[in-house]
Amino acid sequence: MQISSLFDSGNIDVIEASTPENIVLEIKKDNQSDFFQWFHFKLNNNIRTEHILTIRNAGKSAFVDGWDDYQAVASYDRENWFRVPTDFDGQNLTITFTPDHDTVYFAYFTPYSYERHQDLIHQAQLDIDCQLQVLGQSIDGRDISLLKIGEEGANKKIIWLTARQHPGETMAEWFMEGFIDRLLDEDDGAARALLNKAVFYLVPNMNPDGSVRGHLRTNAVGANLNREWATPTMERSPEVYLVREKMLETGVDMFLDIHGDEALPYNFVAGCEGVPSYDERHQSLENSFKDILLAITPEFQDEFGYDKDEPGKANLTLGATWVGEQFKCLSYTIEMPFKDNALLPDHSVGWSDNRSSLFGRDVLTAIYNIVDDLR
Ligand code: GEM
Ligand code: ZN
Repeated sequence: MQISSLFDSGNIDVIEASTPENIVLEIKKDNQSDFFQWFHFKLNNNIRTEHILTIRNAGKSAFVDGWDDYQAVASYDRENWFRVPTDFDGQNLTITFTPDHDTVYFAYFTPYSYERHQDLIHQAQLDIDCQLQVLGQSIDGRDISLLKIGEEGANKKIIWLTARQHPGETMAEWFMEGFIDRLLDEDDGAARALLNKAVFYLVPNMNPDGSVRGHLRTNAVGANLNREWATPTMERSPEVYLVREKMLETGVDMFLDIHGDEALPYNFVAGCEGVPSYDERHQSLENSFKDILLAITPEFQDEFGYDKDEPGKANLTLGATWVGEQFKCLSYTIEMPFKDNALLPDHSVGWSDNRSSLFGRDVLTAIYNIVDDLR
């Protein structure tokens, strides 16, 4: 029996792995950071007996309440992922599993590999409506890739989506895959009509280094990109700096920043109620967008979410609030759960890659329904 994590987004430290019933592990911290929660590793050469895998530092992770009612995911083929029996005692996260095949992967959520990211953006560029622009490079030298879909034009709105500032929130890139697939579907009426009304700038992965490194929350040098938007630098947060500069060049009429939440078992949004320029127009746009999305899908809800910011007290280092204030536009953080949508639970898979992708497709419908009101 052997455990490894030396692969794309792998993260685990092996403390003990001599017997199947006593495998002791620890999650590694993000580089130059104290954040940790994302794990991804594989168990090789196993025997078909019950394995007990204990992550002994789970109680010190970034979002400990993320482990309540949480089930880890596993896969034999790296395509099909399923939930496995998982228990948390306040310190140890324990996975109990009897494998059916020689090798099995475990992860915090279904991984979205760098190769799949490359496939996503390069297949998209084959579409006549899509340009693949490289804005520059990350700290480790990976491309920060932007998909421009559609063309600017008189009275056309400028809509930006970014995803995976927090690399362990892989559901964000699954969401983008669904969104992009639909936006480029020439048989899809809403997508075609939307491209007559708007041009899209999409960054499916804001943090390729953190993704490959198996980080939860930071880039290669420990920067939480969603706290870098006020004063990004090429030295510490080139990923944000490059995207922000492009936004200042294009302008923004609507922005969505796609994330995942460790603890809350819901899909929800966090808006701009605390930015200095927030006004009735902005509030009305936010309420319209939420009402539209509530009508489109029961996967979305607006009862549970983050505490609202006090008027004028928003943290403008976050992407959604900095963009909302800078461009006086509809600007939301969209959060999906690592666990499940508690209002519509799927007890076999919980929240999943596929549900994230479908949610991305539904958000496109919501954008189509609000695009005319953005300005
Ligand atoms: C969150 S966004 C937090 C927004 N909070 C409020 N009150 N508007 C972050 O960066 O902390 C996104 C995430 O971590 O997924
Ligand atoms: Zn996040």
